Amino acid sequence: MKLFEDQSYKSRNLLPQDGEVYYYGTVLSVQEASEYYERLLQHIAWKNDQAVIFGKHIETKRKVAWYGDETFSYTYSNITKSALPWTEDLLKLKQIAEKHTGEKYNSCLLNLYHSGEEGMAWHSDGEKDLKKNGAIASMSFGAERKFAFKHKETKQMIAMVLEHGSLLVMKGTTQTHWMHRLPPTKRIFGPRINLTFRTIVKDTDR
Ligand SMILES: O=C(O)CCC(=O)C(=O)O
Repeated sequence: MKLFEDQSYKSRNLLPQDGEVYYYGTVLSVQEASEYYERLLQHIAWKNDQAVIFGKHIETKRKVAWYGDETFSYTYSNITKSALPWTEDLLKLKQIAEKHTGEKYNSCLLNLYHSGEEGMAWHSDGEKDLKKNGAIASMSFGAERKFAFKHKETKQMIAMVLEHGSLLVMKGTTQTHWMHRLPPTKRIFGPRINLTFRTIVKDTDR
């Protein structure tokens, strides 16, 4: 089911206040998106994600990878990762995201969800390594999944479906005022890959 029946959502801010989220719909043909999906599945250095929560070491079923312009360090869930050099496909996808969103990115966090039962809990991407109020461009491949935002104070919720080959951007004060999540579901069996292009701030630029 598509959440929006007309196309107007593509040019408007989906958040009612305190941030900006634009959904561009599919920016790749189904065939292009499927070819990228297969190559990302095979050639990315996927690893189970690690986290330290309340002092306990946890390994997720979801797999992740981290690429960038330099060997940037990025810390979240109390684990520090070092970026791998861009692959040809990731550089092409970064260019596509930059062209549509009018922003520049220097790194990409990739997530591989093996089925609908894997998701991501409520969080915001406000880590100190990220540019403050920097844009984050999200590209999705594979199974269509629901993606939701919740305002930190009012608790208002906004949800959308992220299609195969689609692009969404979060910018402005979105990460300060809103959390987002990828809810798990028993109704979706296929895998999904998500790429979030981000801007890491080097220690020397702080
Ligand atoms: O897989 C998704 O669409 C969500 C990814 C996400 O929330 C994140 O990378 O911060």
